[in-house]
Amino acid sequence: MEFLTGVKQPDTLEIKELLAEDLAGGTVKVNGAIHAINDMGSVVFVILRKRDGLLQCVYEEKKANEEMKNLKEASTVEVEGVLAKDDRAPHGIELRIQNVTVLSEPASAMPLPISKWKMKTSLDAKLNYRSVSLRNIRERAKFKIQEGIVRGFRDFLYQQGFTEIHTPKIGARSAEGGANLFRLDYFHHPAVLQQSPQLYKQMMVGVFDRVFETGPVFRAEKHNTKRHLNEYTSLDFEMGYIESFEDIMAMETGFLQYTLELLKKEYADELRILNVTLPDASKIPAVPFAQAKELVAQKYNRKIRNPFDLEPEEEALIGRYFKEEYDADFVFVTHYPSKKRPFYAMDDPEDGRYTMSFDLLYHGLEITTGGQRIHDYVQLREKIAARGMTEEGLEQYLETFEHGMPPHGGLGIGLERLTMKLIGEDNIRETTLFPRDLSRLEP
Ligand code: AMO
Repeated sequence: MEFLTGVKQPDTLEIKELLAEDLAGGTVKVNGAIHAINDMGSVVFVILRKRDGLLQCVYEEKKANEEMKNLKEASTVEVEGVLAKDDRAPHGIELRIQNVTVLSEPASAMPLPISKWKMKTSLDAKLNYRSVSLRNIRERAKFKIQEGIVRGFRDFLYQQGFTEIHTPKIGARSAEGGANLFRLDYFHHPAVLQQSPQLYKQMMVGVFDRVFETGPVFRAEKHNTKRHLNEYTSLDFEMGYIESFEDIMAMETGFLQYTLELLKKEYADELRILNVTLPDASKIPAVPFAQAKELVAQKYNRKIRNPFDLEPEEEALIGRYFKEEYDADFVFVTHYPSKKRPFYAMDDPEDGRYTMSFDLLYHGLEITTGGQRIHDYVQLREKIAARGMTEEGLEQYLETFEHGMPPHGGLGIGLERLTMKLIGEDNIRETTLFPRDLSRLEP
C-alpha cells in the first residue's frame, strides 16, 4: 500500500534558497518560465520567471545540451547548471546552463510585451489578456502587496482575539439600503447578493465578541468611475464591549501600523519594484464631518452646497488640507449625518442629526466606513420604523438584539481601494485581479 506522508521536498530550488546558502560554484536545479531571451552574440541570457523573482541563466553553446533554437519565450523549463555570483545579475547570482529540459511550449505568440519593465499597454488590453498581463513583474507585484494587506489584517486581528467567519453572499435582504442591489431568482424566491456582511457580522458579535471576514461583496452601482467596482473585496470586522466608536478607529490604526511594518519587512522586493513610499500611520487625525467641511470651505474658498453630504471633490480637499497642515496621509472624518448612514448606525446622543460613525480617507479617498451600532432592541426597532422600513427579512437579525447584545461597532475596508492608494495607482481596476464593472463580466 502506498501512503502519502506529507509535502515532498522538490529537487529544484527557489531564489531565496539559492541566496540563503552559499551554493556558488555548485550545481543546482531550478524550474521556471522563460520570461525573456536576450541574445548577446557569444552568450545568450535566458531569464527565468519564478515565483519569487527573476533568475538570470547564461547559455553558452557547447556547454549546454539543448540547442538554443529549442528554447522559446513562455516555455516552462527545468534547468541544471552551475551557480555563480555576478553583481550585474538580478539578486547578484546567475546560473550557467548545463542541462535544460523543456516541460511545455507555448502554442502561440505572447499578445503583450510582458517581459518589459513597464508594458506601456492600455488598461483595457491588460484586462483583456489578464492571465498573461499579470505575468509582468510589476503587475504581479501589485497583487503580492494586496496579499500583504490581507495577511496583515488577518494576523493582526487574530492577535487581538478576533474569530474569522464566513457569511453567505446570497440572502433575502441586505443591510446597506439604496438601489444598488443585484437581484436574483432563488428557486422562485426573490433574493439579493449581499452588499456587505453587515447583518451577519453583528449577529456573530453576540457569539464570539470579536469577528472578522474578508470576502466578496456586490454593489449594482451603475456608474463608471475609477474608484467603483460592482464586486469588490471587503475587509470587515465587528467588535463588542466597546466604549465608543473611537475604539474602532484605534483598532484600524493598529491594523494599518501592523500591516505597514509587515509590508516593509516581508514585501520589500515588491515595494522596490513598484517604487512605493509607504504612508505614515503612526498618528491619524480625527475631525468631525461638519468641521472638516468648514475647514476646506475656508482654506480653499469653497461654498458649502450641501451640509449633509460630502462631494468627492470635498473629500479630496480634506485629504489635501490634512496633508498640508499636519503632513497626514490618513484622516478620520467622524460624525457623519444620520440620513447618510444606514439604519443600524447609532445616532449621536448629543445631536441626533449625526451618527457615532466615521470614514477613513487616504490621500483624499474614502477607504473605510465604520462606527458604533445600535445594540438596544427597542431603539433599533424604533429607528427601523422611523425610517419607514419594514422588518420583513430582518427577523433573525432583530432576534439577536431581542436576546441581548453588547455595545459594539465595526468597519468595512475596500481592499482594492486601499491597495490602489498604497501603490499610487489611480484606477481601482489596476489593483483588481478580474474587475467587474459596467462593461466587464469577463475574464
Ligand atoms: P460602505 O458601503 O461605505 O460601508 O463600504 C465600505 C468600504 O468599501 C469600499 N467600497 C467600494 N470599493 C469599490 N467599489 C465600490 N463600489 C465600493 N463601495 C464601497 C470603500 C468603503 O469605504 N457595512 C459598512 C461598513 C461598516 O460600517 O462596517 C459598509 O459596507 O472603501
